[in-house]
Amino acid sequence: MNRWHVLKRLLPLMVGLMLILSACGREDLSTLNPQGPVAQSQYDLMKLSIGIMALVVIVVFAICIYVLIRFRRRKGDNTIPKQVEGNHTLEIIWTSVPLILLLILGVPTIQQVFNLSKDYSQDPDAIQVKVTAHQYWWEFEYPDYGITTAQDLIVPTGKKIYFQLHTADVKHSFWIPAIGGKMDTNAGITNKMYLEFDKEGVFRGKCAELCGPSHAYMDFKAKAVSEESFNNWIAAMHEPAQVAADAEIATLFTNACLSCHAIGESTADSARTGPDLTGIGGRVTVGSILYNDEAPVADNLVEWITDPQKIKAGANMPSAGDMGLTPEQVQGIADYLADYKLNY
Ligand code: HEC
Ligand SMILES: [Cu+2]
Repeated sequence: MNRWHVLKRLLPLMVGLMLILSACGREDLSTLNPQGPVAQSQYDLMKLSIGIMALVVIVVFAICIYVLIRFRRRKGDNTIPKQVEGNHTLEIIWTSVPLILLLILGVPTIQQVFNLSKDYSQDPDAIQVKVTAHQYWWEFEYPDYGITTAQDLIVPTGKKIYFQLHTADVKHSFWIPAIGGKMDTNAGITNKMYLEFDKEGVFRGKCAELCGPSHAYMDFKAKAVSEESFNNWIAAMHEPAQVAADAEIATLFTNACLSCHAIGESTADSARTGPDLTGIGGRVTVGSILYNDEAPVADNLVEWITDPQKIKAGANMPSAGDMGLTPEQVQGIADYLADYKLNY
């Protein structure tokens, strides 16, 4: 069997695998299965443009194949066919048809471009979120409520969420495939966009711009909740930070961790070097990729604190060994953080 034969046999298998594997994963990461109005309008545009393109391809190919067969040179026929250059009817048809197709495509596209770039920064009904991308985590600040969180973006359903996008280091890209997007975070520029969540649920977000060794793990979660839950969450974020019951662990945590992390309403700038840890025990993940429904939170926390580099190469957090923590101390801190949940 020659190589081509093997390849031909493998082809259907590969196509099949591609179809199956592309549906892999947890939360829906597909733009082809929109879960919100922005993604829906983007998907509709995709369908329209692909539809028009498919129509053009089918019609052009059909005419082409028909002409090739119908007007091919026959045996013994040496005559020159009728010359049709300068045929007005044909010229009008092939100028006006593409024009009409472009209009059908262009009008809704331009409409959507303007619609999606609407500014809701002054809308009292919209929720303002300042997003800062870091290697390899996401920070979400809600300036109107005076709170900052990380990794889990909590939003109410049915409202415009207006994002102002920044980066703390290199270029990243903010993307929640099922909800809409995406947009780069550039140094020195504030990019803006809005999204809307019309149903409750957890939607996976990604960094969509290669930003370093752990780029592929730079996930976040958008958690859409009812307006009531959202208000409860805001209130819970304002409550005094929950400290460890064990005084020794509390001191250890303050000394080893609060130099980079914040809990409660800490305002020190240095405490923003790492993600805000308020309510960390209730997040969907630890470090954005250790899922808390696959392993107990405390175990994920131990795994993370023991060696963050092993989970995310290049993460800017020292290992427990570097911080001089014993496994017992790591366990103590992890147990405390696992219990630190917000009710909302
Ligand atoms: C030098 C600064 C620094 C110190 C000290 C530090 N961290 Fe971190 N930490 C980070 C950074 C940066 C990240 C984000 C890493 C990433 O996801 O790429 C992080 C992430 C985390 C996360 C994951 C947060 C989330 O939302 O999933 C936890 C939990 C955490 N750190 C706990 C700790 C604990 C506990 C200590 C003390 C023992 C500690 N950190 C000390 C910088 C630090
Ligand atoms: Cu990134």
